[in-house]
Amino acid sequence: MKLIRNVLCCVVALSAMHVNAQEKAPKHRVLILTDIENEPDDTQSMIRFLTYSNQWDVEGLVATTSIHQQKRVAPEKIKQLIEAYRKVRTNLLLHEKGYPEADYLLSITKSAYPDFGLNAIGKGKDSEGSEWIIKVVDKKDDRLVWIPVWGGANCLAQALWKVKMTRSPEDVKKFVSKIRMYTISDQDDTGPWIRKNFPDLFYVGSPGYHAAGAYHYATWSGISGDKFHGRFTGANFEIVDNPWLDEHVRSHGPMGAEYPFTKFLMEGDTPSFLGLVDNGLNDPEHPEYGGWGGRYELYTPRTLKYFHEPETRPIYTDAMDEVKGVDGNFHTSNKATLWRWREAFQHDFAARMDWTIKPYKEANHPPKAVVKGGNRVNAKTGETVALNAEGSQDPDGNALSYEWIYYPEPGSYNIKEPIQIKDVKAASTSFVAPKVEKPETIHVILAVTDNGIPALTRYQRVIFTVYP
Ligand SMILES: [Ca+2]
Ligand SMILES: [Ca+2]
Repeated sequence: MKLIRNVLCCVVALSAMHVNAQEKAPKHRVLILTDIENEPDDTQSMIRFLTYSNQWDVEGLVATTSIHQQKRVAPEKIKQLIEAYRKVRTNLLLHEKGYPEADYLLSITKSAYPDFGLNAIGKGKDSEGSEWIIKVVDKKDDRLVWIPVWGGANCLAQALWKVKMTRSPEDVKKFVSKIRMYTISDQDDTGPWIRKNFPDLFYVGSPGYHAAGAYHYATWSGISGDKFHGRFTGANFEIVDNPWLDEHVRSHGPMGAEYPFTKFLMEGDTPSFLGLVDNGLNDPEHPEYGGWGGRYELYTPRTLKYFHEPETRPIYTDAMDEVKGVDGNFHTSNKATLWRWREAFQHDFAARMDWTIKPYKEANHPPKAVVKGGNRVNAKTGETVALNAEGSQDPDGNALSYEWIYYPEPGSYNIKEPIQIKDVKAASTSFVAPKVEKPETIHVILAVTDNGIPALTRYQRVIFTVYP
């Protein structure tokens, strides 16, 4: 897939059509598990999710339990939000194509077994939710199924249990290989169970739920921090606080009216799907590359601080970035891998909330970032390498500004000697490929931001391989 995308990008650049490669990517299939109604933040996340529902093939919205809501599930809340979406869908379609019908979304809203964790696993514990997961994964469709888990994971665990009990090892392997799972920590005891029993399952998350510290440490908390933590991490807290949400979200029509006041954190579950937004930066098959949902490397979790379980299988989990905060200081943390993009993803959501109520001309739409020469480039030590984004454009005719971000952490190149990009704010610039002993990779992110209101950003990632 990557190869196809790169080839497309080169073809596009060469033919000077200025079409963004990201438009050619097929939609991701997405199935959400949510312990909605345990506290307000799942509702917040579901509203954001629905404003992006044209980006994906949404294949399931399953109401589940969690440690916070152990004996009931609340599909009625999902349905209530879909009814609000129904009222604004026509308006959303003025801005982008592909928003699904409200009735379709209702038809894929399902309930998990209403009991906590492993109590809901085993014979007689199938639910319409677990059966639906099996059906979706089994569908004759070669694309992967992305499963963001906003609460407990036991509905998915039951689906996996049933498949394991009724199919050959080979078929189980095939089933598991189609799933891409991201959990917002362990909100029941089936996260560890899944990791242990399905060691091949592609798994992203910050595990652990016993200690409150596990939540504070988790990458996903970088989405918004809480009042206390948010102000001391270097992240901009103002744009995730209630007054900002009043102005840009809650005041906006039927969807905004459903967006609740934040009780603990704004949208703690949103990082599970932010990395699936088609923005030119995200590459969900590579959690180690980093994106709007944070950055995750393949580690054995017990090597990290708050993980109490003696696990040996690796999962994609918390990785560190060094990022300059709004306080002017540099911060090295896993949460920074997420909050470094906060302004961009908040503005993007604000624009989509505008789309729910405004005509096209009164709202902003994201620019198209285009990089000449494709997303994979080979270079030789000492060579001057061109960076050219002049083909970028904006559908509203907004003026564009450019930033070339050297992103050392995902690359293999020694980060102690950063590459020197001649003019990081120019549409066209260059850098000199550094001295290397063996082939090394260097990630450079092009961020193109328009001057609309709110200002919107799109990206292209260029991975350079530098040869000695
Ligand atoms: Ca939740
Ligand atoms: Ca624009």
